[in-house]
Amino acid sequence: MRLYFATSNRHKLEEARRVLAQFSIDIEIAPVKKLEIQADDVVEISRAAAERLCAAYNYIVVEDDGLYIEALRGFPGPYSEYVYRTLGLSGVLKLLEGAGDRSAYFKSAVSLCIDGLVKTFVGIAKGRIAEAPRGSAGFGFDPIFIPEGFDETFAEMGVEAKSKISHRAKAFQALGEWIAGVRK
Ligand code: ITT
Repeated sequence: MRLYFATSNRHKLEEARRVLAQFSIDIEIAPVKKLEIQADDVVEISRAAAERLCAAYNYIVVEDDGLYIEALRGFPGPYSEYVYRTLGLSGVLKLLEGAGDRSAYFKSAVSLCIDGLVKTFVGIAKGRIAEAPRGSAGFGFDPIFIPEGFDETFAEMGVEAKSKISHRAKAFQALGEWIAGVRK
């Protein structure tokens, strides 16, 4: 089976591909524009994008993510892409100067259009924000995110290890399990 991923982010594709391979599902980038509404919740944003695409495409997937930092009351959350481009890693670290609590989590909402229906799968990866960027693998906030139970950042552990524990891995794992169940 093949799915099509409406994303401009090749890192997301690579991570999804690793997870879905276990279910014998192939995934490729779909050259279609994803509509991004503004909302407080990545689930709502992801579903709205999928609903738009469902009218025209089948087996298409969209994903919306956010990094939620507890000391900043969940900021940047659904604005993560914008904050990454504007403040960058150093700007986010600056906002956390002096903060005792550096805990944070990533949330991924993956929505699948299948036969006109939208199914959404959510994955969360808990962790904390590093004191300084470390590592060069991955993308976005990977150099400053340390997943729970580890000392390395996502960028230090590399894509293979990240793809076993990340928010994206969990959401695509749930999608793969759901498809495997439907196929039975
Ligand atoms: P799309 O084309 O799929 O929208 P995007 O990169 O714009 O790709 P999002 O809007 O869903 O994706 O993601 C918001 C931002 O959150 C993204 O640009 C990264 O900065 C950050 N982010 C999401 N997942 C991440 C991950 O696994 N590791 C590090 N940063 C991540």
